Amino acid sequence: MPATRKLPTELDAVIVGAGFSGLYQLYKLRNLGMHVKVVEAGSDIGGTWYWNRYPGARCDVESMHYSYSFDPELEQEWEWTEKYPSQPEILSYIHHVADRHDLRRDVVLDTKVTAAHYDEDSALWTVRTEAGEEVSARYCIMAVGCLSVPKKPEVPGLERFRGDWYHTCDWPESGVDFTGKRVAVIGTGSSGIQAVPIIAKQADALTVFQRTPNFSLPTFNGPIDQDMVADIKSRYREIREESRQSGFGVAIEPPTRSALEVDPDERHRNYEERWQRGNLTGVLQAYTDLLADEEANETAAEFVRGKIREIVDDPETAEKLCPKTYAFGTKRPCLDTGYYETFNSDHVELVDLRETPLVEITDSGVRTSDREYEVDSLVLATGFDAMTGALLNIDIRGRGGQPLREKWQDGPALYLGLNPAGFPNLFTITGPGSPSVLSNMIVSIEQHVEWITDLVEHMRHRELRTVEATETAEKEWTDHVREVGDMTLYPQTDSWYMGANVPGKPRLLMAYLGGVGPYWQKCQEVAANDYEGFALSA
Ligand code: N01
Repeated sequence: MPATRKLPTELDAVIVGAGFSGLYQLYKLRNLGMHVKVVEAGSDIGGTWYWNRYPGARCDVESMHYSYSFDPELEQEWEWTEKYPSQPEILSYIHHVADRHDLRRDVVLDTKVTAAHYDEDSALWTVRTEAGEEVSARYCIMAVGCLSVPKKPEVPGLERFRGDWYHTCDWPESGVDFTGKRVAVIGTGSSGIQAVPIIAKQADALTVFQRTPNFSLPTFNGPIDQDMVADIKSRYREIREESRQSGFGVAIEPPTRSALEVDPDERHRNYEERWQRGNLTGVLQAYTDLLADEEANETAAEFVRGKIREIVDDPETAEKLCPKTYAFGTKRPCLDTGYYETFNSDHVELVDLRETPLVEITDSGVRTSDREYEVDSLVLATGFDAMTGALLNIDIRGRGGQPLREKWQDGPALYLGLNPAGFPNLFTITGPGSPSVLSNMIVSIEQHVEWITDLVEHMRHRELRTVEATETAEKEWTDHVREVGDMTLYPQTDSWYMGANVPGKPRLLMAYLGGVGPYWQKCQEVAANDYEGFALSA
């Protein structure tokens, strides 16, 4: 059944966002017999994988682990074709799940939520859309994604640019052909690093504007290994459980030794063997202290720099591509297919914006402090207002009309990353203060959706009307998130994890680093102790 465009005026629950999290939440709440709709700004379902259609877009969690676990038949039937899934393949998977479970009939597309206000008398949320529609519901569930509000470069002139420009996370559905064009890419995070090799194959000339170099590792992507598929499928339940108990949402052999207690040759061999695995966790999880000790981290960082110097022919370009100002892993590392190799082509140029800062976009290109680069097309791979951006874009008001924007002016505060005190019956799937972006997102999404569903069921069973975090529980959890973060090197680096990529944003680590398994255990303990830290009322 096609997605609907009509929003009723009353519901049991409104879910905002039709990506992996919103669709699963819909499935779960509908199974409780609740009247639920998902409201989605986009013209189709898919969330992140609907919007991020830029060339080369691909997940950097391996296909066999980047899928729902709630439908055991589906996980046996679905055939991934590559080691790492491409954006079109993930999107067709999401469509398949939606069709299989008839989810579309409860998704309202092309409808942007602008406000959600809580009414204390009725204990209902009123959710308003851009078109002025209003729906009231007992529960309001934000499934808005952690990386869904695009960030543009903070330089003037984009409106003057006469060529075509695109943001990686809002790419035309029809695709873009850069054949014969002079192209500029601004930004070298995961999106830029994936797009650059593909754009370089089409363009006549490509200029990459880099402000901070990233650590990137090769995917060694290719057709999926069918023996591995058969093995995983034969023990999927066990593997899913291990993922839920793991640190990052994919089970790995945990490191046991410090990088500093190992002989340098042996350490190099270990890094080399892990580099060849073509994944994010191999090198990063080689030793216990890589994310906690600068000296240990430097051994891995220098190993990756060595690889960059080996791959890139021009020593000057190689040095510019080598990250030297922050610890490996503390800014989201990337996985790529041929990124560094791209700079060996004569028609590709790297501009180091630390040497010659970006000044403006002109009508015909990009001007740095040094000169103007004339281009036909401009690609902004400048990232997102992460974690809080999408929530604060909505005018959310809780008890006493308190705006969430006001409550969070010094940074996000929630209990377990799931609910801010003073905002009863409002839940944030993979919200700030949960492992979210520091994990395999689907594992964290499923945990949150299942936990929220259990709580809603519990409340219906007991005929309870409201649930909300206590101020004390919220404060203790928020302090705990910060303390755990402070034991690592993450807070030392300017990254979007820290909100540092958006001028004026409070600087603090927004994701929980305690690990997916321990976090899940904590959530389960809270539930088992009659939702300790939450106030439930009839
Ligand atoms: O965004 P980013 P992204 N002038 O913020 C630069 C996930 N993801 O879209 O580092 C000049 O990482 C900015 O420079 P700097 C993944 O979690 C996953 O690439 O701030 N440059 C940086 O180089 C990822 O981490 C996948 O100094 C400016 C770049 O733009 C997250 O999404 C694929 C600038 C932004 O990089 C975000 O990735 C894609 C300015 N004014 C994304 N402003 C996979 O699964 C920003 N920049 C593989």
